[in-house]
Order: sequence, then structure tokens, then C-alpha cells
Amino acid sequence: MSKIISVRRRRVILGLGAGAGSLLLGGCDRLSNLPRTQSVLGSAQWLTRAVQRTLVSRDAVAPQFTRADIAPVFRANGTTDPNNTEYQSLAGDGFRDWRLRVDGLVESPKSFSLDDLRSMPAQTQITRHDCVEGWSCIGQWTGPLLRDVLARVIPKPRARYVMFFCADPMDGGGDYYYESIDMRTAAHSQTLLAYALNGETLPITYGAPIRLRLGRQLGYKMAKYVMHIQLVSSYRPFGQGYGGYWEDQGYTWYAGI
Ligand SMILES: Nc1nc2c(c(=O)[nH]1)N[C@H]1C(S)=C(S)[C@@H](COP(=O)(O)O)O[C@H]1N2
Ligand SMILES: [Mo]
Repeated sequence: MSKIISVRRRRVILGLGAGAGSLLLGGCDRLSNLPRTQSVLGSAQWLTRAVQRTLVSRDAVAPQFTRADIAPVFRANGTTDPNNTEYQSLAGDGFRDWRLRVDGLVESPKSFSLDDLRSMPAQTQITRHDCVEGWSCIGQWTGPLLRDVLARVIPKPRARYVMFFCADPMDGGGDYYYESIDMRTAAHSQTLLAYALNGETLPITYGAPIRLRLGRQLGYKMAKYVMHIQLVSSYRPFGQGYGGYWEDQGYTWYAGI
């Protein structure tokens, strides 16, 4: 319930009335307006008592929905086809030669192929994506937990943030989309590197071959087209220094919901 309230509050802050919002929403409108009782019941079935006790903490989990709640067409936003020839050629080959580099403040930097990630234990979650623009959309995401991937490279104690560098250049210039989260969000039980949406290989539109999926943060934190993950002690040296492409334009860094 606190989640729904905070989403409402965010809409008020943005000055988006319900009417203005629904003009923009299309197929996801119905899903974002699920009755409050339904989402609370949905989460109660899934949460353990121990987890419920921590609902207000940073480790609180987002509600899970049912297959019936999945949007028929997931809404896309931001880049939907990176303007990047290297990315396009990797995509042309089904990402066979794509490798995810994971390095920085780690004991053992590694590169993961898509098959490496697919062979790891995976989580499937039906969760709601909330965009700062005031729309929401429910989808089913599958992929390894980020914390399991990080366990393979062994973060050093000095690592405080995880940077995600993406394939899509922004504004036609040399600035690529990027994001960052802290180690606590990286270790969250719903933080995935998703390679599938609704049981299908993740389409390019939604961030193929992998995109970040977070349970409790706004859409812009969930980097699509992730090519490189780097553990760092500070995000200040990157971009304009605010931790992500949209943060550099003035959006808040933590972006909790
Ligand atoms: N690489 C990259 N990641 C991105 C974006 C983007 O433009 N490029 N847009 C962000 C925003 S604002 C949102 S709401 C979601 C949209 O994800 P979707 O297209 O799967 O709905 O991706 C986020 N991650
Ligand atoms: Mo967004």
C-alpha cells in the first residue's frame, strides 16, 4: 500500500492529474490502476512474514502480480533501437559474440556470454515498472540475480556502487546511457539482469540482450542494452557526475518507489 501511495504522491509532485496521465497511457493504463486490494493480496501470498516485517526498509520487496495482470504489449520508453553499429552487428548475430564485462573493484574480473548468464540460476518475477513520466506497466522478467553475478567476480570491500554502461548513444552525441546503484540495491532479492520478458528472449525494444530490473526504483534506473558493469567507490567521475544519464539532467539518484 505504501508503494501505491508513493506513486500517487509522485504524480502529484509531477503535476500530472489522473486525466492527463491516462491520455498518455494506452495499453498499460488498465494495469496501472489495479485496485489497491488486489495488489496487496497479491503481495501477501508471496511475501513471508519475515519479509513483511521489513516492508519499510531498503530491502523491502515489490509486489508480485499474476499472469493475468501482464500487459498485452509492454510499453517501451527511451531508446528502442540503439544507433550503434557495433551493437547492431552483435544483434544481427543473436548476440553470440556479445560479452558482458564485469570489472572495476573486484578480485576477479570476468566476461559473461549470454549462455553463461542463461546457465545461472534464474528468477522469474511478475512486477510493475513505474516510469517517472507517470505510467506503469506489468511484465514478467527472467534472469540471474545481480548478486549471484557479482559473487562470481568477488567485490572488493571498497566497492560501493555498481555502474551500468549501455550501448545506446544519447542525443546523437558521444554520451551513452549509463546508470548506477549502490551495493545494497545490487544485493536486493529482486535485482535481476533480465534476458527474457514474458517468457521470450528479451527483444531489442526492451534492452536486449540484458537489462537491469529493480523491484523498488523508477524506470530510468533500469538500464537497457547493458554492455559493461563496473564496481566503483564513487560515481562522481562518470558523465556529469550524478550517477546516470537522467540524473545528469536533474533527476534524483536513488529514485525509490
Ligand atoms: N539504455 C537505456 N536504458 C534505459 C532507457 C534508455 O533510453 N536507454 N530509458 C529508461 C526509462 S526512462 C525507462 S521508463 C525504461 C523503459 O524501459 P522499457 O522500454 O522496457 O519500457 O528504461 C530505462 N532504461
Ligand atoms: Mo522512464
